[in-house]
Amino acid sequence: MPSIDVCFSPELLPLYDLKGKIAVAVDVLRATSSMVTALAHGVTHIAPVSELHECLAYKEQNYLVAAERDGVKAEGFDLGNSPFHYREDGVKGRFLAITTTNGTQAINRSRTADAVIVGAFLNVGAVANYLKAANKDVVVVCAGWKGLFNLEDTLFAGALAERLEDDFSLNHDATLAAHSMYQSAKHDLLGYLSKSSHVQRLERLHILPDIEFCLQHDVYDVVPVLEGDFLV
Ligand code: 3SL
Repeated sequence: MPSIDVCFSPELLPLYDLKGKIAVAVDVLRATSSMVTALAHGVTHIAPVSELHECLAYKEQNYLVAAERDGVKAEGFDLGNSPFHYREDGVKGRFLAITTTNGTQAINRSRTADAVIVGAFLNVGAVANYLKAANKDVVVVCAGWKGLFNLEDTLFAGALAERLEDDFSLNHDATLAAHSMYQSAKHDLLGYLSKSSHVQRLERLHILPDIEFCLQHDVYDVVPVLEGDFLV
């Protein structure tokens, strides 16, 4: 039986061997939620990039360019990191380059895995089905916040573990912790997260609707898969 493990921060990745495994990169608030939304609403390719200048350079190739730092849209970019930006008609058929504080780093630092996919509560069921079909060991790579643990990505790992518990072994301590945390939180995720540092940070930016949107489960059926430089 394959197993599901959880890496609580990209800083811990050197302790994990991703070879032969599928990495599920997650940044529930809000990068991977926005990416899932973008592909579901017709963006065709997403280049997740680490640096602002690197991302802006894609504008010359007629990409939409998006950037967030510390929760705020960076100057000079078309879009920020709100999932609502990616539900507009203007994104349909476009290539997107995006850089965010933590989410795009988690994706790029997972590249030693056999495959990298992107998860969020919005597509958790689709991700679970993809993993069941692939039948390989999985590591959920939580983006965290600037190298530190966060609650929301860990809760996603717990939700995914719940969906996989009949087909995957959950016997890693990190997975057991995430699963148990999700059992306590799942009936009121927003309430559970209300004291968390990132929810408080986003509330200060007055974007509660973004948080509520990102905590919805199974809104989209898409599974972004990293192929070369692009999530498709
Ligand atoms: O850190 C990230 O990658 C972002 O998702 C953070 S924020 O939700 O846009 O503040």
